[in-house]
Amino acid sequence: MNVAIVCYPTFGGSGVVATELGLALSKRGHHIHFITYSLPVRLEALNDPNVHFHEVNVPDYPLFKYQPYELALSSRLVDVIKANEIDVLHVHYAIPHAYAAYMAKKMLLDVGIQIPIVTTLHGTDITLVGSHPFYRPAVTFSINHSDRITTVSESLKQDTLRLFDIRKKIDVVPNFIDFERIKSKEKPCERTLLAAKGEKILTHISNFRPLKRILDVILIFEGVQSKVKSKLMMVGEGPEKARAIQYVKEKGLDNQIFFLGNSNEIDKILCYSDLFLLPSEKESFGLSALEAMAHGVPIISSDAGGIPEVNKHGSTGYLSKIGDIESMVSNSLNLLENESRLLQFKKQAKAQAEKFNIKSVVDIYENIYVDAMQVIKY
Ligand code: GMT
Repeated sequence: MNVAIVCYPTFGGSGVVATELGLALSKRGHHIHFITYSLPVRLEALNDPNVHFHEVNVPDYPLFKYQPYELALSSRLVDVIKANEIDVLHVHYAIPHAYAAYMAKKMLLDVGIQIPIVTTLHGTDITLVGSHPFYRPAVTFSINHSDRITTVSESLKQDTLRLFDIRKKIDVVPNFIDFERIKSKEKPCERTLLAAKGEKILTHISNFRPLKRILDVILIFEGVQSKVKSKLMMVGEGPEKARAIQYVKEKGLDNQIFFLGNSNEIDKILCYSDLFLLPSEKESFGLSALEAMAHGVPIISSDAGGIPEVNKHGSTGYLSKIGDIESMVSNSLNLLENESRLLQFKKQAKAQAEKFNIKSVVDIYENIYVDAMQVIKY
């Protein structure tokens, strides 16, 4: 199949999922065309002959207060689909990708080309941005005009049905882990570079947006380190980072909490982590938690959105109410102060992550593509 994939190329979960899916499909012999405004971060090197990248450029024009990205994207989609005989267009994140895809589909129809659209909803495109009254009509329209719709969790499916008037079937296709990629990157875990013997390592990875509750991450760590010698690795960039750094300085915790920025080395960081903290206010799935679990790291999280579908309370980690720092501290200590329990949870976290193996998920997407192509034919 020739598949076009549209996504955000940044460190966000939706871009990671789209890129990993494209790479896995390319290994099965499909030709994958990424269409984005820059090279997706997880694409690393373009050394696979089945993987192609098409950049979307938005020319600057002084008349425009806002640059018309969806116009440029839909035009680029038309050109790429025509030139590469694309069979199916898979867009990740509704805004504005599903909308641009619909426009491209209509333009292509004008020249006798029928292109099926598969839209995968990831979270904030529904729960935060998409449901804003300024966007809702356009988002509802473009979801309803997709040929197949998927969400990354049952929780997000229910949110979508609650917040929008959707007249089509929605399939839940969970996010996934490519264990082969992880294995190929596995190097001896150099834990001693970061922590002294007996010291525990806690990790948080996100885009540091307000909904990630970055201050909660630090408060949980404060509670933990008062009882257990430990360090906290903060991975990512975003609007809450400056405030967090300020707080850490004020509390004199800057020799225990490290801000590592965005990283393509998360496998290395997770291999020496003992706990992963995810106290988010909203989270449709929690891909970073799944990635941590794949490295055998138990999760201390909130029970927001789709997190309970990934992190199993009392087995792979613990769930607490959003903002309940006390409970998250006590759950962390419950593991960190009991070596055999921690080891047990590490094993259980890895076993649970294996249920999200990329292989079965790629099969599901392949079937969805074939089905979407049939829908178009008849
Ligand atoms: O978490 C973010 O803010 C990034 C966002 C994205 O779209 O890149 O993540 C969303 O999609 C991820 C991949 O499907 C999910 O794992 C995240 O839970 C989801 N984020 C939220 O729902 C807040």
